[in-house]
Amino acid sequence: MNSKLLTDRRTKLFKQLKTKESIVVFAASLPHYPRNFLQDKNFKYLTGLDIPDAVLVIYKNKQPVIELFIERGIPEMEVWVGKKMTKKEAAEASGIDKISYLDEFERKIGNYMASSTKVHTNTGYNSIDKTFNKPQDFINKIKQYFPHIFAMDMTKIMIPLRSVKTKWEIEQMQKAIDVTGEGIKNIMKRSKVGMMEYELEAILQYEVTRNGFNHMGFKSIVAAGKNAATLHYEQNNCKIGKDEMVLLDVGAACNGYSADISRTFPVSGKFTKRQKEVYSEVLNINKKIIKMVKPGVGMKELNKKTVELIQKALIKLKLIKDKKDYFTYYMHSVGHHLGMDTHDIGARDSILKIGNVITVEPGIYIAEEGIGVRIEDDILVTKTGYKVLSENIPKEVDDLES
Ligand SMILES: [Mn+2]
Repeated sequence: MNSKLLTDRRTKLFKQLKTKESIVVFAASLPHYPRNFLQDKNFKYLTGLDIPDAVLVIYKNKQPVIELFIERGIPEMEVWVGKKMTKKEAAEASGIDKISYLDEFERKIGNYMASSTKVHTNTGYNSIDKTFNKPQDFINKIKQYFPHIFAMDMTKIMIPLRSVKTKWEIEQMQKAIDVTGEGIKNIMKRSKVGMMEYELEAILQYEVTRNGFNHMGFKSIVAAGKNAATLHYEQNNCKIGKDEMVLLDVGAACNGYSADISRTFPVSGKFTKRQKEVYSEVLNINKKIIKMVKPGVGMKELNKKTVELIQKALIKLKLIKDKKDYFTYYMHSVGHHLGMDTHDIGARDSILKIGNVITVEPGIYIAEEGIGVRIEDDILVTKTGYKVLSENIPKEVDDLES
């Protein structure tokens, strides 16, 4: 990634700050086990770096001050954990000139905080049953020394930046979607009655690893038959029965950007009459809602229209008589923002803007018939309307049966 892109992001963020406001962003820490490191998304967005425990400080006074604190390498440890990133490497990769070691953080942060009136940090969304995270410990300490400081979570200030994707970001998302699509097509080709759900998951994982992506955007859902009626089914450990459909809800991540695709297909290659009826209704709704996407349309409008269409479909399928009973068979919203987080920042009641990427994912779930259908595409909002980034992944009845 070009450090110029990172500098642009920080400049945009800086413009939103008032004088004497600061931002302190903590990188994630290394987990003890398993050792797959996932960087904090805001830290990654603003620095591009995948190093643990670093801290980014942005302080607005007359001149912008941006300082990055990184771990100091310990020569005796190198044989175990490898070399730490040097100041020079961190500066080159991030485009940040002022780099210090973490052991200087406590001394230096006092200066920034003493003259700040407000500080934004990446505390994230918290609940009372969670232990304090690093940013919260930081806030608690800062408040003891500088009680005048108003502290808040930085999500709000990041929404205007992260929810509007740049060309580079859209390219990363397209790559994630394309590789996910290859995996889905291979699954459709190779799946047979009697296989285990995790065997299908492995086909996708192979495609993802083979392309050099080191993780998925989220845990894959591979749900056969009645399992598809459990929205967050993640066990993926059942045998696929005759005449069952398989619901896949999957997404690889490319440079930290996630795809989020759902497809439902008959494992035998042929829908039963009932499956085809249900599937066709969901497909129809998926297409109608996608056509509504354009700048100025609210996520709320998409949801409202989806519910209307679902109600009609459920009556036609003889599942309900009264419109208001639709909730038994459709219980989620039709989409969300997509980006570094699978459910990306950007409110569920937001008005669409050029550069937003959202999902459109209607579904019908009939537990008593062992049928669950969801069809989810990833949509870029463009000047004239929309572009379906996942258009090459088959969803037509004929394509799925061939
Ligand atoms: Mn989704």
